[in-house]
Amino acid sequence: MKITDARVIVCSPGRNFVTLKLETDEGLHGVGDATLNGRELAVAAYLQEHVVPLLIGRDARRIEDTWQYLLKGSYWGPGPVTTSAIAAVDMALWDLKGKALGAPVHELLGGRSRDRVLVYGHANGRDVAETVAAAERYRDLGYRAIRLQSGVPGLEQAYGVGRGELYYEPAEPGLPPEHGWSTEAYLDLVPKLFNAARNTLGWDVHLLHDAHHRLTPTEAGWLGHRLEDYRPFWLEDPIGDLLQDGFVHLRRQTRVPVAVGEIFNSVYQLHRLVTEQLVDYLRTTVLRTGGITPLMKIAHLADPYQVRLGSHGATDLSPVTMAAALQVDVAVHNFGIQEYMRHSDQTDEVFPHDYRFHGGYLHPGDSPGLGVDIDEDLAAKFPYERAYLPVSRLADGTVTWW
Ligand code: EZ4
Ligand code: CO
Repeated sequence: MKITDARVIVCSPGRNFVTLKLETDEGLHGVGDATLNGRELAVAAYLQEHVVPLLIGRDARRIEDTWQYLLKGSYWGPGPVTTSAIAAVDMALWDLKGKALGAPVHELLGGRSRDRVLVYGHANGRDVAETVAAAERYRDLGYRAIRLQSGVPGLEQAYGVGRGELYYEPAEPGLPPEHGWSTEAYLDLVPKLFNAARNTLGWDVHLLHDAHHRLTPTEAGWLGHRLEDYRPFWLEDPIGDLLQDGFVHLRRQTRVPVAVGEIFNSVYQLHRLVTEQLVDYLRTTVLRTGGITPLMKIAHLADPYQVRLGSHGATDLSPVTMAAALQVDVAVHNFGIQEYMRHSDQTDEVFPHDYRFHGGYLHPGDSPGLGVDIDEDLAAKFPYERAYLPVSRLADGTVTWW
């Protein structure tokens, strides 16, 4: 099976997505997601200018070889642009492999370890009361796990507080908006949020929270300690996740379960966190880390250390990534939870997919390959629109993590 054509499709059905579509001499096609929020065109150019010429004429059956060829062959090693591009190729090759063999990809990864995939949704609001009310709506929709993010008193905007019910989209068209940030106001708020949520929702639902890299290990230890008694499922990105030493410090101060790694793009950024059991869940996705091929290796490394997958699944990862992630989630033994932010109806129309939400779980479906496609004609009606993630500043004007 030879690759005969490779198209890079950039579209914006509500937000920007970069998609790779491979065609073969056997008449089959495969799709992969290469979206890097706020830096989309860098990956599109990397694919178009530097990867597509290497794909035409290649044997589409050789997934591992192609992955190694693209990573080692680039010489410069992994980085967010490179691995997002390679991930799209890898996903498309797994899609093709499944279609060629008439099997859903999870059958090729060892078959199902579970019947369905536990997901968490995003409840948010301008204050504690609104956030808890949103969480109640998620619970009524059947969610068994809910992430809580609330507006912070004194700050006009806060990470995780979105536009619209059941939909959160942080990127803004145009140049980056600037948000204010106060660690003190935030640390005062979050324990109150968890207290109110447990009082209203009870204990029969998992609660999660994302600190989005903004705390020092000492601050995160203080927060984690205060959240312990509310039995959070996890505290995500309590500190900058690139500094592995920080997690040693954090572990000494709190027993709160820790999730990290949505920005990781290789096993080298997480191996110590896993082998020293410094974290509990890996957010590393099929897209950011370079595809299904490397994510399976990461999952297998983590399994004996009792570290589980808790994959990133924000709206900036297209339905192609969600479909691919679910193939891994249902197959690997050490799966924990999958983030699930619903895409807009427009996005779902451009990317028809098999997976379905029901009763708090996602069900990946059983069609051959990944179970997702792109409607290229419809995609062409939604051209790219420049958009950036926000930038944050402290009260004195210092830039900080958003
Ligand atoms: O901010 O994917 O846990 N989820 C997250 C996301 C990220 C976005 C950035 O593009 O942290 O909402
Ligand atoms: Co996050």
